[in-house]
Amino acid sequence: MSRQPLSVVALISGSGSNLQAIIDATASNPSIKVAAVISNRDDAYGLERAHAAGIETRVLNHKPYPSREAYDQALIELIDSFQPGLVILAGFMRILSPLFVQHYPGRLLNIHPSLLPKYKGLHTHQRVLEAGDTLHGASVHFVTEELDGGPVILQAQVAVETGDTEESLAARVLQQEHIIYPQVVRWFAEGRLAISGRQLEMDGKPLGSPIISPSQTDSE
Ligand code: NHR
Ligand code: GAR
Repeated sequence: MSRQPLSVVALISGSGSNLQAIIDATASNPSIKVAAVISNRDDAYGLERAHAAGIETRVLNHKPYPSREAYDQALIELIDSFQPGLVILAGFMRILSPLFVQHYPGRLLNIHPSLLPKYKGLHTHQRVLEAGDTLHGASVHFVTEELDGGPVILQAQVAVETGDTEESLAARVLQQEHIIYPQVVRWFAEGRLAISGRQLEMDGKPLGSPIISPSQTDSE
């Protein structure tokens, strides 16, 4: 196919292992190009991953800005200088104002470490353990003004095991994140995924509920 590659800008705050999974996916997929990685923290390890992959990096520290909106406006200008077709949050730890979200209608994705709508917000693994849940997971969703409340596209489930700690659980959830986030970015790049209002469409058909990823482990 002769479609131009989808240009992606990734926002990170930390390790960037989801970013790495997407970079790795682009190696075998000419339909996706990561144009830039932007972090609000200058010590985010994901910046080194981007650098190693030959991707442009920028740091935009939120601290000097007088308000969330002022920061978000500067972030919009920086992102738009790369003219992306898709913006992805990959462990980005700043809540985005309506001003920001409305600037990227239908082209802003997030990965969240829970089976949304359960456990919106932070410290999801700890909350799952405290609640005694036996099933946990991760969700890829379009970002809307409601924090972690946008339409969910794809989820992966992870069984909680006896003796799990926040760390052990987070590690297994992260493995699944690395499968489902690149998958959704591929679908978007191939033009298979769309959203109008809150209605998701996959291959031109309305998607009533999230797709559940078949669980894949190293031993399978
Ligand atoms: N913004 C909007 N409008 N909607 C969403 O769905 C968003 C969003 C921004 C980030 C990621 C999200 C997650 O997957 C995300 C989704 C940060 C916080 C948070 O409380 C909560 C959820 C998410 C990201 N951040 C604090 C803040 O005041 C800062 C915490 C810190 O720096 O450690 O921004 O979980
Ligand atoms: C991931 O588990 C992601 O789902 C989560 O942070 C981790 C980032 O890992 N995101 C949030 O909690 C957003 N508030 P990574 O930097 O290695 O991709």
